[in-house]
Amino acid sequence: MPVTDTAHSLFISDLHLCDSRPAISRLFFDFLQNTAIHADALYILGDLFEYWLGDDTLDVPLNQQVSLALRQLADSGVAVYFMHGNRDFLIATQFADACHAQLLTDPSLIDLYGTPTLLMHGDTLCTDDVSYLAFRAQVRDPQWQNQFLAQPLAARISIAQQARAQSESSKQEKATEIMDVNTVAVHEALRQHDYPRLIHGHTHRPAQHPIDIDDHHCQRWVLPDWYDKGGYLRCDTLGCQFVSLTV
Ligand code: LP5
Ligand code: MN
Repeated sequence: MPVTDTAHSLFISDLHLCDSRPAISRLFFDFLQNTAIHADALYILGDLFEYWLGDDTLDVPLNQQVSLALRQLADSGVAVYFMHGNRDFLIATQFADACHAQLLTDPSLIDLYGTPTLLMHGDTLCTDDVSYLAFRAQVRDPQWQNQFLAQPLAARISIAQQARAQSESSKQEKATEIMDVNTVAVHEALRQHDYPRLIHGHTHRPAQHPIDIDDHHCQRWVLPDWYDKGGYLRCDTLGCQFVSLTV
């Protein structure tokens, strides 16, 4: 660790890694080797992958490269945490073990250098998106997942492609506000966890939102996606700040 660097943790989400955007994968590997290596911990808050069709795809080249790079980071002493997103909710212990990472439940409350901090992917805060939440309930059902994972990979690819196409056409008909967090849901999450700082992704609307609620002053930090460029949130004892990464 450089002598000037104070203890800090990094937060990323919504990288949507896939073969069709190799520059973003390279940016991610560079971030792991040159930036995350200096942190105490790296928290990946969902949608690391464009989609995940089961841990039996670990030997696909991109998946293998990612798990190896995360394992090297973890083995160098950086704690690596992974939370599911709506694209990679099928990641399970085989992937986590290959990365030497720990799976986090959504939500997870952590003590971040003395500040209680609530970590979420963010999709469950979008309570106005009723059709998405119905879809989510279906695909998070263990019985549905077992049936899906029992199918040959070609069948899973085809189902995922259909789901992506339906999701895209369904989003065309949704007002943009519906696909953002619901204020009441955010307040409820903050109340339930005794007014922590909140960090989440999913909406691809990076921002720092101050929230005054029940005589408490909270912060909601929304992580950026990694579509055209990358970015992360860096937090230490003094607070958090966004850092952009260009391709
Ligand atoms: O993903 P994104 O950011 O574009 O949109 C999300 C919500 N959509 C989803 C669906 C995923 O994109 C689908 C791909 C998942 C890959 C996992 C692979 C393994 C599982 C296969 C699953 C069948 O998460 C979108 C939200 C948006 O975020 C903003 O929050 O609005 O929600 C939707 O658009 C869902 C629709 O409203 C309703 C459901 C359509 C999908 C139906 C699936 C049918 C499967 C066909 C089977 C033969
Ligand atoms: Mn998401």
